[in-house]
Amino acid sequence: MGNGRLGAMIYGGVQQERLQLNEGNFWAGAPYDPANPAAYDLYVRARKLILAGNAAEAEKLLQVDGLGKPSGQASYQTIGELVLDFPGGGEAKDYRRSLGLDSAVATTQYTIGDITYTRKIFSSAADQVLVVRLTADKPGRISFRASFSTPNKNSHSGARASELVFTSTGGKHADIQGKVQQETIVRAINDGGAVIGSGSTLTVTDANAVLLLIACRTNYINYHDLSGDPDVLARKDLAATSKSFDQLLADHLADYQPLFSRVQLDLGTTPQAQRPTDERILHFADGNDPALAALEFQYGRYLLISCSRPGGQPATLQGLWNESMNPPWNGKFTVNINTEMNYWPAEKTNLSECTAPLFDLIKDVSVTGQQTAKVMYHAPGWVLHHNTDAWRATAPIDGALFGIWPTGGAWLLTNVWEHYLYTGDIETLRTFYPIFKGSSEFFLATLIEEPVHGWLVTCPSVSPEHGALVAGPTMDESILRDLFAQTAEMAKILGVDDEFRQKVLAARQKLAPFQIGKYGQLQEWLDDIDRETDSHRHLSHLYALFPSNQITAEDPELFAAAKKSLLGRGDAATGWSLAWKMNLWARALDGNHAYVLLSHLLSEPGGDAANGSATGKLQYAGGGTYPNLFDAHPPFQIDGNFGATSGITEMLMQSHEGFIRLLPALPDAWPEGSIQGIVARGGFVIGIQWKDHRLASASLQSRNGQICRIHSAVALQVMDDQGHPVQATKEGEVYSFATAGGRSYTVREGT
Ligand code: FUC
Repeated sequence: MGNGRLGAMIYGGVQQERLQLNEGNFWAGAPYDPANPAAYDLYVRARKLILAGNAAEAEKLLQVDGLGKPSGQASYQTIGELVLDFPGGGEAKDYRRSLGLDSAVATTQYTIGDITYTRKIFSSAADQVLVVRLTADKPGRISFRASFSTPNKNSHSGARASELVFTSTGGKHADIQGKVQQETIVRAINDGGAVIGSGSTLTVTDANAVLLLIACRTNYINYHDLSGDPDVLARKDLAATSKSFDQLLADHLADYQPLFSRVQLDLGTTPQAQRPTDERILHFADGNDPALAALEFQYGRYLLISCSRPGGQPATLQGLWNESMNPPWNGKFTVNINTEMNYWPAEKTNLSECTAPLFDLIKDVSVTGQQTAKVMYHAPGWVLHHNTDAWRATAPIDGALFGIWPTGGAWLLTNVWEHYLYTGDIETLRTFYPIFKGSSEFFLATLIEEPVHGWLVTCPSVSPEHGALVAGPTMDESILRDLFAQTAEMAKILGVDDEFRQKVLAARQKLAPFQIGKYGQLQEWLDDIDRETDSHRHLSHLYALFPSNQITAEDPELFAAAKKSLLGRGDAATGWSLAWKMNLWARALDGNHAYVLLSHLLSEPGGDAANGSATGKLQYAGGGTYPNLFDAHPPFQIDGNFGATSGITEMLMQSHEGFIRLLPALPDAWPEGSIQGIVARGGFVIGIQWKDHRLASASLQSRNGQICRIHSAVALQVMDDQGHPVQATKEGEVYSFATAGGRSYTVREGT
């Protein structure tokens, strides 16, 4: 459960219930600036070494002193667990636990003897509390003891009257003492029976029903301000105690459902759908459970709403849900793929609001990143490397081959541009233009001309986590092609900075072009050194095919080269890598291959859950899906969930080429179905119905009155919402028609 800030994993035991609690701002450490002045000279030397073909020497040089200080970032930490112990015993029967995606309410129900017990739990964004209600179908049967358990040594709990209060302080990060403080208050409101708080336990006896309200706040205001008062804030949240459970639930639903219900997907239902989710995952590959794919799609939307709401932190590597003080890869924001993937479904599945925390983070790192740019590169503007944390650290970390990658911030910015394409929101452009400009300025100052062709390249850099330190990996050059184009276009739209605009466009012309290598592959690097088959999980050079739109079917040669590279990566991978491949195969217009990746994703994880560290020593086993539908890197990493939701959308609709493709990568496995409410660039809310693998009809609601363009190999007929035919002009296989804002249109095959 989650309201974007306050999260809980519900274990649903009979003798013991555990609520594993998280608060998005509870991190190790305290504000710090990792910019390391020793790096500058080393970068200058490393550049020369790399261009002279001595990458190994450059790596040695940068391995320690080329990084920030400290050379690792802070961990996102668990609050701990609220444990409810139920006395007595007896065998439970008819046990059932469920999560309503359309309500964001978790229910656990079972019967002992002749009494049926029910627990309902949700995290309310409306009231900023976690709500737990325990009931039984006979009076006076609810008894339990509530207490806290946490791996955090710096913590304290005490109970008094009907309240249990738990305080703790975040752990150390490197030498930096933890300064984030949190306070969790559990208030029990009983109907009948008694509640006694004493020592560190709250004891409930013989109640008819109990409502637990859990408030949790920290002193974290933002990355440089820890002046919040957790006690005052948590007590303010407990104003919710004046509401009844029914009212709390109604307010929660009124907040959640308008977001979730915007999109419906129906891929057909078979008897498999009656089975428990864990069994369905084991059998998805049998091919007779299309509804599980639809469930996976909606689960990703549910997760995004639950872990990314305005005012909170963006989705971490585990969304909001982390049980550890030292989670895999610190549970932070890894921006060489993972954080971006978390937001792939946001705009296209009609959850644009959920991007707000990411956009706030981008604003933050555009400030902290100035220090890194200045101190480590002697450059203007700002830079973010491959990770950041709650303190918005921007320096390279972990090791040269991981951290020395300067285009993380620029990649994040493309999300803002995409937001504009989907929404037409000019205000966001205005706010972010200086940040795009700052990023562009950094690169204008730090790109160098490589000696062979005079191309402008990043150096030192890496193709994320793959291979040696290099100049101008394809991914960097592609990201910068986007950054420069978007910056220039924004300047034009806003009517500012014409001179700067010309400068960026000129630099863009000099970036290294795509190159096709000896196997017909899209080269990952400037030199033709790719292996023909290479199962490395990162697909960085294919950024141009997805999420970017620089390689499309319009350019058959590059399109074929990208597919060749994608084939070379194979179909086995970690969770997020499977999801990326799924999106890529959808963009390659191969629905059956995308479906193969979805089948891998919706299968039992292929290996032991490895414990993460960023040292590269992990054994990467095959990804998959855990019984609760969480994505397995392994271990649990949420990006694969979000990537899957995006991938299913890309199979059914694409809009990155300046026109819409309906059912561009429909797999044989889904002969009929419908989707409603997804969004195309240009601000069109789309519904599609198909039968016998063909479009039956599509509906388009125009939000902003833009011209609508649809690709179709067969003739299309367009009607407005009055049933009148709309004149469409045809150019090649693209049909265009004018739309009016707020109006709907229907599209069918036929003349
Ligand atoms: C990158 C990936 C790993 C993992 C980590 C969080 O370093 O290469 O697979 O996802 O981020």
